[in-house]
Amino acid sequence: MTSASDSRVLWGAGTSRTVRPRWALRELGLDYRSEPVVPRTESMQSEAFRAVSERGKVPILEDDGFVVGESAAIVFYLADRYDSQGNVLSVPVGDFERRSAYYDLSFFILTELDATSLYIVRRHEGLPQIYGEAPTAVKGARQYFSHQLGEIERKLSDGRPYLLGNDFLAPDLLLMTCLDWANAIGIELPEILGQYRLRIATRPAYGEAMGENFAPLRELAG
Ligand SMILES: N[C@@H](CCC(=O)N[C@@H](CS)C(=O)NCC(=O)O)C(=O)O
Repeated sequence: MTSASDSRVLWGAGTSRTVRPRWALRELGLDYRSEPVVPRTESMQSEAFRAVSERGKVPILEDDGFVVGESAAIVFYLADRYDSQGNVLSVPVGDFERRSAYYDLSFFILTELDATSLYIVRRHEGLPQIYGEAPTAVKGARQYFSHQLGEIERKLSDGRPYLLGNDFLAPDLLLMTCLDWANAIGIELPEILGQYRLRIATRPAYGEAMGENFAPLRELAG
């Protein structure tokens, strides 16, 4: 779905967070131009990127003349704007009960699974040269992640295919990126989540987004 379009540009590649908006764009069938800025490479220092991202963080999206950062905020923005009927990734704003569950699970995933678990492991196990070694924090974060997954297991234990029922929605997209991330760092996932991953991995938009997202890393590895 990548095009020469200048009105919608996605900056960032090579991480679990940069998969999220790329995958959402593809689920929604939206054209975009990909700028594969990879963390901790020269591409992050380019003037063009710094002009868009004062934070110096990826992913970041330019759309329709403005800029949105934070991977999940980009997913929510795209879902709200381009799926206002709630057919693809979103839940209609007026459906308060489902919408509250949508946010509840999304923020649970972003805070309990991503920020306070996986990212701790990433910083202190994956990047100790920048953030320092902290083996106790890493061990605790790994255990905390597995414990918090219990909440997700409980949700899926009634046999529903996706977090909110029969439809794949933005919280599923966010969860899948965390499960892939956990799997990549050797965290064992419960059976029910292994099946959930296999189900979601068949989505064409997922395969395309993953391919595009991680291609720059393969090129760098060379
Ligand atoms: N919570 C943010 C995290 C953004 C973030 O930390 N991105 C990393 C890559 S995953 C980054 O840009 N790192 C470069 C740096 O911090 O210098 C999100 O989900 O978008």
